[in-house]
Amino acid sequence: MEGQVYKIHSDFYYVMPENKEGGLLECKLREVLKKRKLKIKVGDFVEVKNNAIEKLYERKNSIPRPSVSNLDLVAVVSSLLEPEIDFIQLNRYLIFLKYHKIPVLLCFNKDDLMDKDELNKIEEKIRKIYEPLGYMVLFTSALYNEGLDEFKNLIKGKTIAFCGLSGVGKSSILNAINKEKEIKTGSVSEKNKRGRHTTRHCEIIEFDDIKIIDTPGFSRLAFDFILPKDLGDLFDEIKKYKTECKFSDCLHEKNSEECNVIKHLDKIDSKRYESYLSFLKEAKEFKQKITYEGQKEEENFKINQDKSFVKISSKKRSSSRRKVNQHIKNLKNIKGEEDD
Ligand SMILES: Nc1nc2c(ncn2[C@@H]2O[C@H](COP(=O)(O)OP(=O)(O)OP(=O)(O)O)[C@@H](O)[C@H]2O)c(=O)[nH]1
Ligand SMILES: [Mg+2]
Ligand SMILES: [Zn+2]
Repeated sequence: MEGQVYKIHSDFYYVMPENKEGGLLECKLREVLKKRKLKIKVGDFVEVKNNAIEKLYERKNSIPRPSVSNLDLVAVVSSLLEPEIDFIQLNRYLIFLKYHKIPVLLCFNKDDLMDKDELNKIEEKIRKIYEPLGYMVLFTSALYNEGLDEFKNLIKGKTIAFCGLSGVGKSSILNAINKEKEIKTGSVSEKNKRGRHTTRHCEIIEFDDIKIIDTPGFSRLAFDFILPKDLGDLFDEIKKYKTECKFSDCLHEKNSEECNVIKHLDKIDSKRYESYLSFLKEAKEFKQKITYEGQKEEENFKINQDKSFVKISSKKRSSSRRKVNQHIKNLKNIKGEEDD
């Protein structure tokens, strides 16, 4: 029988059969799959026999943290106030999701906390930045049920997840569009105007032809999975100009020579460019780390060779180089795909 994993608790997997008959089925993982170190995620489509998962079907997409798969859309939620929008963090989510090829709906919540004039101003600013980049933008108030019909229409028939800082109102939106099942919401602490991370596990909640994966949030999104030269491709507005940069290894920093991106900085939102530079720094640190680890491995190889007083043949040398490259590749794969 084919089904989808709706939730996971320690060694138990709760699978919804394709025809939904009988509801969630409590399953174990077959030993052979365990031995292959296969990690099953919420969202995975699996084959089940005698209450054991036998096979994992190919994933459409998959992210490491939260550990979920097969998403049609992620609703990236910010709140206009309490907490205020953190644009760099917002861009961090967007670039991360772009890397994983997952479509995004941008949702700005707690509209009720702003007066009309203020709201119009910020709405105009936000639309001007994100709509040309191809993002759907929506303004909502979970408290006053504003914008939520449209939200529901946009996610109909889809499997979605919420992402956004604690306290922005993800669970509140979910409760407002799904009156049947109440999810715990946290009160925003008075001290720092932030929430308290009420959601602990990933779980698919299904209602009205919508599947929502409630998650504890997207944490630790450092750019330690991408090389500096590839980062620009994830920013559409940088990608657009970078082909005309004089040097093909240009990183589009302020001091870059004859950089076409810098030439067009007035066309790029300053917070987006600032985000790029900040992620670039992380990507550079990542590159340095894997280069260092690769070199260390090569050195160790040489030392061991010297100890045995054998002259290293060029064949062996190149095999060592290959090992270094493989090491870098492995590190990249681990970091980018299955870092959980
Ligand atoms: N004024 C106002 N308050 C809201 C709105 N949406 C949510 N809140 C409040 O914001 C607080 C946090 O909301 P949650 O829904 O728990 O936030 P969350 O994003 O799920 O937070 P975590 O689960 O911690 O990640 C709660 O006190 C909500 O009542 C809104 O549209 N307007
Ligand atoms: Mg929540
Ligand atoms: Zn450049």
